[in-house]
Amino acid sequence: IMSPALDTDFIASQNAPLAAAVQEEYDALGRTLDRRGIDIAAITSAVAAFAVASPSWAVGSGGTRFARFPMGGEPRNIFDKLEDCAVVNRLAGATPTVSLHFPWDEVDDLSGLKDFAGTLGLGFDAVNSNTFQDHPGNALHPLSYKYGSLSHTDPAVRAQAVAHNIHCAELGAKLGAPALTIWLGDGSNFPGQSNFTRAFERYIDSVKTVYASVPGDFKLFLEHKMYEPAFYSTVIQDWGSSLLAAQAVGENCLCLVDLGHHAPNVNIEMIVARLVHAGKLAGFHFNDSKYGDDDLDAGAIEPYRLFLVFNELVDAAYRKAPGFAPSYMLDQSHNVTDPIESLMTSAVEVQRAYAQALLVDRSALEGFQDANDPMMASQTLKRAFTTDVQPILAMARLQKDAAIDPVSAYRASGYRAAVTRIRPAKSGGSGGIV
Ligand code: AOS
Ligand code: ZN
Ligand code: ZN
Repeated sequence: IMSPALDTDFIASQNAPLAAAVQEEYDALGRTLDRRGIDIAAITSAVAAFAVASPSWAVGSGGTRFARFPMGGEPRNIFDKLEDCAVVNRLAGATPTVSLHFPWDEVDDLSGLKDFAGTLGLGFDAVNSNTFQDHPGNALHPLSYKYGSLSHTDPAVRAQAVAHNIHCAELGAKLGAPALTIWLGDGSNFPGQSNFTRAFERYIDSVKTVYASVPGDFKLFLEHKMYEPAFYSTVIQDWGSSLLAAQAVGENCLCLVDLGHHAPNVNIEMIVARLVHAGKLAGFHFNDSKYGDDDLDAGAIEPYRLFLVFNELVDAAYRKAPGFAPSYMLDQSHNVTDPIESLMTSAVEVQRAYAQALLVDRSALEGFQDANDPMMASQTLKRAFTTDVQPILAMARLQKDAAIDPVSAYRASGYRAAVTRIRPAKSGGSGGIV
């Protein structure tokens, strides 16, 4: 589709009336930061270089197990999904890669898919396998995953899940993706249903088999999740299990942190620090939540927590933690918003947390920590968090010809109405849980 949302002149016309105010606010913030010894241009270029991947599965309307309310113009296939992701990237300027999901996004012509993404200015981040549901009619998945996949009691189901993961890694490698993320529904609903130890050992054996077949420096990311779909126990339920498994499997097997996959009140930023220490932080699935794996837009509920996660990441980079190179991805479900608007907004919020974390006076913080001054240490973080970095984010977008105000530009482009005319409506049904 040729949409104004992808057109440089259209975006420039949207930016024109806003540019003078952005410059004024940017200059004022520049003077404020200068007084704090911070060079705004350096922060702006770091923010401009920061990227987070879009999830291919998030551009359609999400849903719950109760219902899904479809919207107009939902993507029909991976090509439509990539077009939507291109709009997100073009307007917000922060999502140059997409995370694919197999078999949902599987096509025969991989090089055609890669070329198509390339023409849209998109590449690929970690790909995802799917053994958390059955794939009726798919010859590669004749057996059911009802009672698990990589940890299943039946070796034939384990072999099928292993083969699928190897296949996904091969597809990913051909597309230039750096890693395969493995998230499973494996677990149990009743005490006694599953032997914790034997299931974990079967899981590790299976992942080792996948690992032995993945190409070169391709990485495996293990994604833990406390519960859901299993409601009593989950095989990889926390970062401890994830780390034990990753350590047993090998150097290129790392632990992925999805912000929605933890027990309530858990200190996620501290988990991040521990995984950095172990050299095992794969990266993130960013989203936000109030209760569980809500998959709300990043920064929508707890922006301070997002900032504290980035504070650990910026600290790791500042300390030059060995091998520190996390992958940043969004993983959200958009049930009541236009997914393109939510993804753009989320990418901006992740960038905002990064920009705020860059403003932390690290040597002052270290001094307060060493001097056991909790008040000043906490104020050092708060000072960075409460700085309005909006002019930096807007300027970073303006400099790369993205939209100063992505959501307004998107609405003015008429993209949703245009794709609604082209793409037939999809039925409702239940949305599945991501
Ligand atoms: C599930 O809860 C996980 O967050 C997965 O990362 C992801 O949402 C899924 O693979 C997409 O269906
Ligand atoms: Zn996730
Ligand atoms: Zn999730």
